[in-house]
This record gives sequence, C-alpha cells and structure tokens, in this order.
Amino acid sequence: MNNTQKELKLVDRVSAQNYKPLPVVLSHGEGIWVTDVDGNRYIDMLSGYSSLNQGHRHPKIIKALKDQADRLTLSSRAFHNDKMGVFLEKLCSLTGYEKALPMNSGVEAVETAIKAARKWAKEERGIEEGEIIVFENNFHGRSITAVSFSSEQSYRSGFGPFTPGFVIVPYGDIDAVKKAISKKTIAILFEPIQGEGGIKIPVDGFFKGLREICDKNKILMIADEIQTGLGRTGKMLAIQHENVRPDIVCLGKAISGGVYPVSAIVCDDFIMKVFTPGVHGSTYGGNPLGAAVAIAALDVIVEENLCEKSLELGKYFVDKLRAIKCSAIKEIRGRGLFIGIEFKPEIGKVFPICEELMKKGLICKDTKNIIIRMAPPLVITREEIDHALEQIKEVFENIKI
Ligand code: IF1
Repeated sequence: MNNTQKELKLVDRVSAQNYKPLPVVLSHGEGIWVTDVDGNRYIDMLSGYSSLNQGHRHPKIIKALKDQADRLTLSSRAFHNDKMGVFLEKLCSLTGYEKALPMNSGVEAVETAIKAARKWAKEERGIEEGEIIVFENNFHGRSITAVSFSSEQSYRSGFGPFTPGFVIVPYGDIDAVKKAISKKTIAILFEPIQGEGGIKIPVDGFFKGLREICDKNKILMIADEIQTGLGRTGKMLAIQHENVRPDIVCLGKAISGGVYPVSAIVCDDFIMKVFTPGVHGSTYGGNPLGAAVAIAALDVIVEENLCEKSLELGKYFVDKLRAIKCSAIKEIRGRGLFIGIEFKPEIGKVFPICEELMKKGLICKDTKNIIIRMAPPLVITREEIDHALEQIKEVFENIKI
C-alpha cells in the first residue's frame, strides 16, 4: 500500500464522507505547484476555489504569518489589537468603501451582509421581516440560512426548517427581478459570476440593471465576491467589469491567500452604522494573526499586478483552449483566469476526465457534473499555461463521443 492509499483508508474510516475528492493526497505546495505524499507533482488548477490567487505559501504572506505568530495571535474583540485597523483600512481603500467588518469564513460574511440589510431596512425604511431577492443556482455557503435559499436539493434536503425571507428568480433575468420586487423587498444578493453554478456569466448590462432597480426602489445591492473578488476575474472586483458599485460586498477566500481563514464585508457607513456594540461579532473575527496575513495577501495582489495578469493570461488561456479540437466540448467561457469548460450532456460526467488530467499532472474540479473549472493561481506564467495546455490537449483529443 502506498502513502496515498494509506491516507485514503484512514480518511475513509474516520472522516465524515461529505466530499468525494480526487484520490490525491497533498503534502506540499509552492506557487502553482503541489506535491502528493508519494512524491508526484501537479499544477493546482483549482486554487482552493480561488483562495490561492497568490499561489501556495507565498513567501511574503508566510513571513507575515510567522512574524505575527511570534507577537500576538488573538486579542478577541473585547480588546483592540494593532493589526486590525491597518488591515481594514487597506481593504477599504482597495475596494472603495468607507467601512469593513471582519469575520472568518465566507458564509459568515454572507450572513453578516444579510443581517446588515435586514437591520438597515428596519431602521431606515421601517420594514420588518423583509424579503431578499436571490438567484437560481446560487452558492453562498452552507449555513442553514444560506441553504434556505439554495435551489440545489442536495444542499437543502433534510435541513429544514429554513430561514424565510428569500425569493429566488432566474439568474441574469432583469425582468424576473423587476417582477419579484414588492413593498417588502429590502435587498438583492448575487454572485457576479456563478462559480458552483458552472462559471455562469450574465448578459452585459445585468449589473447596471440591478443597480437601477435598487436605486429606484431603495433596496440594497449585495455582491458576493467571495470567489470572484480580489483579482480572479481580471479586476479587483468582478462587478467592476461593468463599472457598477454595489452597496455591500462580501469577501473571503483570497483575502488571506489560502493561508488562514479570513472574510469580511465592506460597505459605507450609512449601512455599517446599524452594527452597534453587542449587535454582531465573532471570537476570531479581526484577530491579529488573520489581519497580518490579510495585509500581506492584499499587498501581493497589488504589488504583483495579479488583476492585470489574470485578465491577460485568462484571455490567452481561453483562446488556446478554444483552439483544441474536441467534439465533446459544448462551450468554454470565462473572465480572467476563472474559466469553465462545459461538455456535451452525452459525456455523462466529467469526473473521469479530471482523473485523466490528474495523471498528466493537473488537478482540476468538476462542477454540475458536466463542467471542468480551470482557475490556477494568478501567479502562473505564460510558459506554465503552455505546459498545462499541452497536457489538456492530449487528454481532450482522446475523448470519444
Ligand atoms: C464547499 C462551491 C466554490 C462561494 C461563494 C460564499 C461561499 C462560497 C460565492 C462560502 C464557497 C466553496 C465552498 C466549498 C466549495 C466552494 C465552491 F463549489 F461549492 F460553490 F468555490 F465554487 N460565497 N465556496 O463560492 O464560503 O464559508 O466556504 O468560506 O462548501 O464545498 P465558505
């Protein structure tokens, strides 16, 4: 039995079986590369669902982690620490908002945004128990509230009773949003590109349309940029492709470069002021270790021009992928290095294709059974993309349908 098999057996025995990962057991990472317990090397084509935009173990981020670990790791919010302010100031200036509230996981940022919107609606508009418009095939996390408005049965089934106050409409359909607006509507929550939904990019003008609806009806526009934000799609925020400014933005994942869980919401003070002492919080939120890591992770995005790199290399990658001759492919779409390759339904599942890619040294993740995402760390070079493309070409050209 090799080391991989030993680990798979152990995990099979002791772990909840809430995932079905590729049978690869990673032990080391550096930049775009990861190594498994039997010494095989792979390019990471998932980047921890876009957490690792800066690459694995970026030296600057690891240094920040180590330095801070030698000074202070947790203050709790009962006391101040000397890192949180610097972190939030950086986050506000990079995203263009007045205030930030730090949490830990993505779903906590989403919950925080929902709480902010509900309380704002009560205080500013006198609406109790308002409604939030969300979209089919959304993914905003796994809490009871987040799965309450999921349209995916496997995320919901058995977990009721659910949180009320959400209306689901088709993604990208501005008329459906207009029809769903009522006196009780307080906010619209959306992903600028649906990740789990299959790298779905709405039609041009959708976000501008949402902005207009929000302004007209005095409702809050909430963008979940947890996966799309911080350079992944070629802009600091994916919504900036349409020059739209939401009222609240949720961030997570790459905010800490895959090193330590950190998330946040950013918005202006007219919303953030609803959070007064005792109203909301988190033990680890804003802790100095996470803040120090996030400061470094945000610096890396700016210093290494990761937004521009993502935009440029993403175009290059997509063009080359489209040039591969493979009759099983239905569509390739993406923005920056956030790319989805959708196969024809005849293929059944793409999991076996991911296994073939793994044998060639690329680890990828399928979504919705029929789509493979390609989202390498943004520090990838053109030469490394060329190398990846050669492997992809060999696998794709051998697919028979
Ligand atoms: C899993 C998906 C990606 C997210 C958006 C909030 C969260 C996520 C837009 C919650 C998290 C993750 C979680 C992970 C798989 C993954 C995922 F396929 F499920 F949808 F990335 F595409 N908003 N996405 O994408 O953030 O609380 O997890 O920090 O749950 O298996 P979290």
